[in-house]
Amino acid sequence: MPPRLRPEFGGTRSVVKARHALLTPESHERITQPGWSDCEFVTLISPDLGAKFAMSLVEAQGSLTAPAAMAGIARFLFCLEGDVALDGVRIPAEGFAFCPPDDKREIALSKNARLVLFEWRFVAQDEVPGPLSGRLGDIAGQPLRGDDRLRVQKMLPVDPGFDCEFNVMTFDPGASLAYVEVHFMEHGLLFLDGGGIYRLDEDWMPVTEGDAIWMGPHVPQWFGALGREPSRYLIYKNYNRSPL
Ligand code: UGY
Ligand code: MN
Repeated sequence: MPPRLRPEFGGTRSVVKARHALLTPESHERITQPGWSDCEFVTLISPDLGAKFAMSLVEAQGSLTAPAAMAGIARFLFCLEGDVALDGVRIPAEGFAFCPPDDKREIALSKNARLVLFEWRFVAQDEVPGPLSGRLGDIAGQPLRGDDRLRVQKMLPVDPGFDCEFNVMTFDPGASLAYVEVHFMEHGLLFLDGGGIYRLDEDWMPVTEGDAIWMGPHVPQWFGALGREPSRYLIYKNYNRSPL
């Protein structure tokens, strides 16, 4: 590792800029949160960065029941390891759940469960969608713009009542986004597998499993997958919203 990146010399791959951030595991800060007993959080993205969402890794040291979300706040959770249960319905690893604001279901985390939790102030159009849960493995991957080397699994239904998307994008080695995207929606993502080069604004950065990224509105973005195995990331974006 070049000295510049070695932790003992004050190095990290993490980069935090005004409109984008790369948050890598060696700079994780573990904290506790009120009401979440026996549990540690690593909050990677929060409104303090300029984001409209919070994204946290949550690790249960013992089994626990999560406190309810604040009024008006929706949640999306994706289980990385172990088990979560919503009113007794099991969400195993790679299972997910959407919790609309004021969802009364009990969220139970088993000992050693690890999940990624997203929270945001829900922007309702007409009717707020009901709660839902599922398993990533049951969702077919759709080729992005006809390229079957890059597939998207949409975990939320395509329905204008949802103010966001939560997708898993899978890139075969050598596949890339077809062009540099620039859009007013923000993104946060967690790398699940593989890696490659992420371009954010004027930075081209190597990224790999466990890395998280925040992209503010209008940040030029592109990814190219490297290596021999497919690369996957879980990404959110605000969606079905007026720019005004
Ligand atoms: O959905 C998206 O905008 C996605 N293609 N962006 C990205 O992967 N950076
Ligand atoms: Mn995008």
